[in-house]
Amino acid sequence: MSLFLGLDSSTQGLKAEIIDIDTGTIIAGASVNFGKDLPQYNCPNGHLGNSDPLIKHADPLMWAAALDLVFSRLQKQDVPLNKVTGISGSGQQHGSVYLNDKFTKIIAELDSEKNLAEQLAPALSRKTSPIWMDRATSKECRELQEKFGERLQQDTGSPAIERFTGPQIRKFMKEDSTAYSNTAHIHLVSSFMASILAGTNSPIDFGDGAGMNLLNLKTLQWDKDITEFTAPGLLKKLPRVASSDTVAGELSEYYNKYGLKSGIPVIAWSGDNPCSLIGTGAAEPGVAVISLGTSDTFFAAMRDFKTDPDGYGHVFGNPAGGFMSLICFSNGSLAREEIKKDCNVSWEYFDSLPENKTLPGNEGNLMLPYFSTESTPVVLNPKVKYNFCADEADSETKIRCILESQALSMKLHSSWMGETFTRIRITGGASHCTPFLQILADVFQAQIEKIAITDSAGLGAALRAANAVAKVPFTELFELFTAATEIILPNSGNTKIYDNALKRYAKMEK
Ligand code: XUL
Repeated sequence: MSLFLGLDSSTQGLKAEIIDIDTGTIIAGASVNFGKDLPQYNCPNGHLGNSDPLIKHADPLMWAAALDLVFSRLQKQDVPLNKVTGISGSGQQHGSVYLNDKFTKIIAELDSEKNLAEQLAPALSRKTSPIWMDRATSKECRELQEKFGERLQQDTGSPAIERFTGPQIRKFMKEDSTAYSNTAHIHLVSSFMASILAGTNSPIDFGDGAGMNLLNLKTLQWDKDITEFTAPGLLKKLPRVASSDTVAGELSEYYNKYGLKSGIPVIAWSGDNPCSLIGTGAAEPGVAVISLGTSDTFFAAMRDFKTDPDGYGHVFGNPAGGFMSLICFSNGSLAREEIKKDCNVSWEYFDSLPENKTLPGNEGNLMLPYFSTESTPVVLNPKVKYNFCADEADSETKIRCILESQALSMKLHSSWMGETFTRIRITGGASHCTPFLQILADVFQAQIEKIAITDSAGLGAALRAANAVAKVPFTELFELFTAATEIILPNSGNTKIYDNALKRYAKMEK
């Protein structure tokens, strides 16, 4: 038995996956939902309420409390936690945690009689953490863009992006300079979680570090000029940057109380998308991944470093080496849910979308599904727009409309990657929506491959731990854990219908 633990600290909760690489199985798992299990933190959807809809912050102590809770849940299942030989994790990207100079001592001396949240509370120099859903930094993005122009995207992989950490830090520095100067460390969600496990400040890995507008992807170092302009003195507050297989430290004695063995290696955590690239077995170029979650993401390992001329796509580090491209569509599951609510149907009905009631192409009906602010393309004043009279349309037309429009948007905005993907792996909550998978297969004319696990970020984290600690090559781990369970073939008869729909969608979006 060779056990590795992968943790996935996502927007809505924390999940744990324990894998056995001798048998190629996931032997146990546990999860915590922030809204349901930790209501005292007032983040029912993963963030605090705010009168400004552009502001989305969370309580970082909730993420720490979830760690205690997920371990106690694993312990109750009688899992041989003492046999786990390495841990890594995945964090929602871009979110940042602000800590004072007490942090290092506190995590080095965690007291197992107390819980994590109460011990970490005095270490926060900022009570809340902006997360990836925050869009309140347009001004700071403009300032960064004016100062660095094209170079920002050429060197950091993305133009200034509202949710990215650099603009968020700049806004904090401007609005609360005292709290900023009392900040000794700024961690990402990923490196914060790794630090509290390892009892020492963890590095930020290339995968997640690339989502900050601060990391120079040509040198793989923090960009001195960009960090200094973003916020004076920032370089000193950032942890070091390192490759994704770096040992962040040894598991703190604090976790012995859950039956884990202190001293085992904690591998640097990465972002959820880089981890999902691994957890879906798509670390090599040529295969794309669509992750259908709160936000939908489209990503793939990159053959060559390339940036999106439209500025919507991003370049992150591929934990297996090299880079990955990613496009994030904020109106993912929540937009599908809005249509489901509007149609007053169950998820079972939504997910079955009777074929005989609507046809591919949906008689030309399309929509711009911006129920909330959107990142691809940037929409800060969300408005849903139909090219037909939606009030008079039946449920099936509206359901097909959102699914086809979302698939067309993915096709449109992934063209800069310059790859004709013939295989697309699918993951995330909505991957059981079979009609959506057929639409994606037809729009991309690619085979859609379902995999057994929906928590690909957690599995990816566990596989990264196994690769870094036991030195098992990813190719071997993929054979064991990420084989396709179902393949949906494209219908070539629908190529023309969707090529035309794509042209119409592009025009409508413009
Ligand atoms: C990616 C992004 C989201 C978050 C949360 O750029 O913002 O995918 O990582 O999942």
